Amino acid sequence: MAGLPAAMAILMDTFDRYAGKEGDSKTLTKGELTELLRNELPGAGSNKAAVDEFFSMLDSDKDGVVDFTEYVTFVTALTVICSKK
Ligand SMILES: [Ca+2]
Repeated sequence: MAGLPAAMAILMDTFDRYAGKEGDSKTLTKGELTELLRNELPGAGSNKAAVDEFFSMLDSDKDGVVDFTEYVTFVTALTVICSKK
């Protein structure tokens, strides 16, 4: 498996693995997001201010949790930005 389908599968798998840790398994709490960043992007989860900022960027409807749509929207935007450099 390669290319976009593989990338989507990784995105979904990553979300599911962390979203299921506490509370609603369809959303990421700030604690789950912190853990995701800490494990998947070494160094990124250790800076609390950066995590807070990242969380509020992801949580576009400001309900205090990051759902899959918010997560995918953000990752897609990030991918587009990265591909344009
Ligand atoms: Ca939200």
